[in-house]
Amino acid sequence: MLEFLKTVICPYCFHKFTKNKIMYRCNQNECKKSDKLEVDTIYAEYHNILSESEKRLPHIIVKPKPNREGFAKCDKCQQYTNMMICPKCHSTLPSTLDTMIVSVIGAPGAGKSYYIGALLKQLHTNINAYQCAFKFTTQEAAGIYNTRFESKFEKHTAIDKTNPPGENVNIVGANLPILCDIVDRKNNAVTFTFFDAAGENFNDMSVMAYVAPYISHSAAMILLLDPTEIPFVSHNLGIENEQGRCTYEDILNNIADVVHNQTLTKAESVIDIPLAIGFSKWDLIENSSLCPDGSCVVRQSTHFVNGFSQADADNVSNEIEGLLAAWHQENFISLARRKFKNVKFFGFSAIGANVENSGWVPSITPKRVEDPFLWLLNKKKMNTLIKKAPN
Ligand SMILES: Nc1nc2c(ncn2[C@@H]2O[C@H](COP(=O)(O)OP(=O)(O)OP(=O)(O)O)[C@@H](O)[C@H]2O)c(=O)[nH]1
Ligand SMILES: [Mg+2]
Ligand SMILES: [Zn+2]
Ligand SMILES: [Zn+2]
Repeated sequence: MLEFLKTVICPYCFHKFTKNKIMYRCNQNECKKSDKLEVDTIYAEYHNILSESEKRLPHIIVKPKPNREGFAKCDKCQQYTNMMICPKCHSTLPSTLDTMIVSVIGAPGAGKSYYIGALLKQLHTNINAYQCAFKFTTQEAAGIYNTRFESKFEKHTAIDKTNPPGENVNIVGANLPILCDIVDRKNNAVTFTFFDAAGENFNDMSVMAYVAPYISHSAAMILLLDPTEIPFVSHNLGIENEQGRCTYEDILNNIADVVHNQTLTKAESVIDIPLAIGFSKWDLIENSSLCPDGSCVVRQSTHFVNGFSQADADNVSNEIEGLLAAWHQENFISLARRKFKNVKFFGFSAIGANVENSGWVPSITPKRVEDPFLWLLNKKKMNTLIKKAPN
């Protein structure tokens, strides 16, 4: 395909465009002088910037003619810049242009925020087992990770409920995605974008429309479900459930509808974006009579020790599928398999224990949070990043 017609997905606003639509921002000193900055209302809106001074940024080259090295001439200062920006939201694009959206979706309170925080922490600490390095793509991403997750984990304070978008608020801007790069030994980098959406987005089709580009352009999806929402489980654990919440089936149907609408595919066609269905808060199951003898889910996974183990992923998925059936969730299992070509079940604990009534969050000791992500990388055949366990 002609290079300029290749498509790129913006990791911030999730819009897809051809490479020749990419704009540039000048990154040369002359255009960075404070009296030369220009108000960028589009960037400010997407990044939720309210301060007038922070809305002022260097000049944008709207119709750049980049050279082979990827530099374009600034039509204001005549210097060359290599800072590519998204034509839709004006965010800086990663230099690799190789972005993988892993969407994390689930109902309110399913455990998405803790999951993303714990997963990033695990990847940061352990991805070197794959001879890969982990880094946040931008300073902004590192800052967001620290404020949203790391500083809370250190202080043992709770992560706030993620804000649902207010009226006319740009949902992505109100809750910026976190971008990180995984770089292999040969210096091949892939940028991953994690968007920690508010759960409310998934049970209302009109709000769902906001997250539609994010979901439909995903390379892979992680659907998080709270097992204590299952009546059989909540009854057994003595947990009271809120009535009238949307069911697991509703969430799956909403997601499938959005993908079909966005990709103009028939409602009955099977979606081939791999779907990892992850049951959160598994520590609650582990510490209850619901946990089967000899359970493999409660053992730490070995994917960071011996490389990705398909056998372990299969064992976990089979055990959970069996439990779901015993907990009267057969309809959900068959719906998932009807709508999606590649489905795998996972169980994990992000915190490792319950948050105390006082609000004290115990030290984060995640179990199996990495499994769905590593399975998805393996499914996407990212062989340069994923090392397999010997059979
Ligand atoms: N026992 C246990 N509880 C957890 C775990 N992870 C999350 N929780 C509990 O679940 C609650 C919700 O978790 P969040 O990560 O904030 O859920 P969310 O899906 O981001 O929720 P919204 O932002 O409202 O959509 C937390 O306040 C915790 O009390 C876990 O690993 N184990
Ligand atoms: Mg949240
Ligand atoms: Zn964008
Ligand atoms: Zn310039």
